[in-house]
Parts: sequence; C-alpha cells; structure tokens
Amino acid sequence: MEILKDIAAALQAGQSERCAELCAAALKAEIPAGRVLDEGLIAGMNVVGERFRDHEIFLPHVLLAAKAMTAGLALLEPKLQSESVPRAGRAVIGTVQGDLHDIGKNLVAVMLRGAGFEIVDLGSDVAPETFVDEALRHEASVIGMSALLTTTMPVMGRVVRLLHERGLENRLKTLVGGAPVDEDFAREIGADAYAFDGVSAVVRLRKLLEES
Ligand code: B1M
Repeated sequence: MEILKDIAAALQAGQSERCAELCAAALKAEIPAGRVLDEGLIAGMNVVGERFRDHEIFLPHVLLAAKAMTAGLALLEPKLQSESVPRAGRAVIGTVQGDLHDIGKNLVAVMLRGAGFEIVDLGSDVAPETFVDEALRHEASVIGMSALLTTTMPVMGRVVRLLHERGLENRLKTLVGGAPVDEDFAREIGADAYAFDGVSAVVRLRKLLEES
C-alpha cells in the first residue's frame, strides 16, 4: 500500500513530522494500527538497520530515524492498546544495563498493556539489582528484559543468577527478548521464557502468569 511505503520512506529519511502525519492519515483511512506498524514503521527501521550495518549511513541518521519511529508510535499506541481489558497480572520491563535501545522494549510494553497486563517500565540501561528490587517493590510476578546488543545480552544471565542467589527464582519469572536473543540463548541462561516480538510476548507472559 502506497501510504505504508511513504511511512517507511519518511522514517528512513528521519522526517519525524512527516512520519507522524502519514501515520495519522493511515489511521484515518482505517488501516489497522498493526499494519501501519509492521509494513510502515518496522519495515522502514529494518532498512535503516541494514544500511547502518553496511556503513551506508551513520549514527546521527539512525538517531533521526529512531525519533521518527517514536513520533509514529505515539500515534499508534492508543490504537494498539485496547481499552477495558481486565488486568491480567503485573510485570516490570526494561532494557538491560549498557543498552540504550528502547524502541522495541517500548513497543512490547504497549502490546502487553493492550493485552491487559500491568506493566512497570523501568526504562533502559537497567542494572540487574534494579530489575530485582523494582520487581519486588511493585509486587510484580515477571521481569521482562530487552537487549539489542550482543555485548549486553549477558546481563540477562546476571539477572537470572541474582534471582537464584536471592532465592527468588520461583517468585519472579523472567521473559527475555530483543533482536540478538533467541530461544537457545534464553535456555542457556536459564530464563523462563523467550519472546520474538510483542505478540509472542503477550502469549508467553500469559503462560508464565498462569504457571506462577
Ligand atoms: Co543501534 N545497533 N547502536 N542504535 N540500532 C543495532 C541494534 C545494530 C544491530 C545495528 C547494526 O549494526 N545493523 C547494532 C548491534 C550489533 C550487535 O550488537 N551485534 C547496533 C549498534 C552497534 C549500536 C551502537 C553500539 C552504535 C555505536 O555507538 N557505534 C550504539 C549502542 C548504544 C547503546 O545502547 N549503548 C547504538 C545506538 C543506537 C541509537 C541510539 C542511534 C538507536 C536507538 C534509539 C532508541 O532505541 N531510542 C539505534 C537503533 C535505532 C538501532 C537499529 C537500527 C534499530 C533498532 C530498533 O529500534 N528496531 C538496530 C538495527 C536493527 O535492529 N535492525 C541497531 C525496531 C524495533 C521495533 O525492533 O528493537 O528488534 P527491536 O524490537 C523487537 C524485537 O526484538 C522484540 O520485539 C520488538 C518488536 O517486534 N523485542 C522483545 C525487543 N525487546 C523485547 C523484549 C521482550 C520480548 C520481545 O520481552 C521482554
């Protein structure tokens, strides 16, 4: 669809205002928010990621694209969340220490809230102790962790180990995700669940809460 391609192009060009305007127009044309997200914003960001990897563009360009993504997401958020869903359980979520990538984590939080979960967002660059202390303080049942860098993935394992050291592994379950993370890695570090994206995070979190 042309407008979705335009959204992807505006994001790649780092044009926040245009990106937001186009997202608003797409919603007005009754294109489902999930489609605007997948075929517009995420499609555009994937190209940015590839071009950054191939050294065709540099960090300031990626930052502008991230700003455009955030502007578009702000418009989609109310549509992605369905109101009046009964509260299904509480989790804290954050991007692990040393990692500032928060777009995916924010998106997952939106999807989880939309599915009725109470989500406490701890932000990015979250230390292992903070994950555990905040989960206890908020009486959450699950710690959700996001990592986008291969260098920060190991922090997830530190959180799992900390839970064991403090005898909390049965009380606080762990859910991990992010582009470099996969099922095998989750198993290796002893996390309770892995989710590929926001939709699978909803399924996995629901299952974890049923089990706890
Ligand atoms: Co950076 N970056 N970045 N970056 N960045 C990546 C991750 C990279 C793959 C780019 C590349 O080289 N192709 C690369 C990592 C390489 C690696 O580790 N092997 C990289 C690098 C190297 C870096 C820096 C080190 C660059 C530098 O400084 N030289 C630096 C690190 C800073 C730091 O964190 N300490 C850096 C910085 C940045 C910006 C600040 C400019 C910006 C982030 C802005 C922000 O987040 N506020 C940025 C961006 C935007 C990217 C790319 C282009 C896009 C990430 C994104 O937002 N994707 C990224 C390349 C890429 O991934 N294609 C890249 C869209 C988002 C919706 O997807 O985050 O994958 P994603 O989230 C998905 C799933 O992963 C999953 O669901 C989400 C929705 O579908 N998911 C979960 C995520 N968390 C989950 C949690 C769950 C469940 C599912 O449960 C709890």
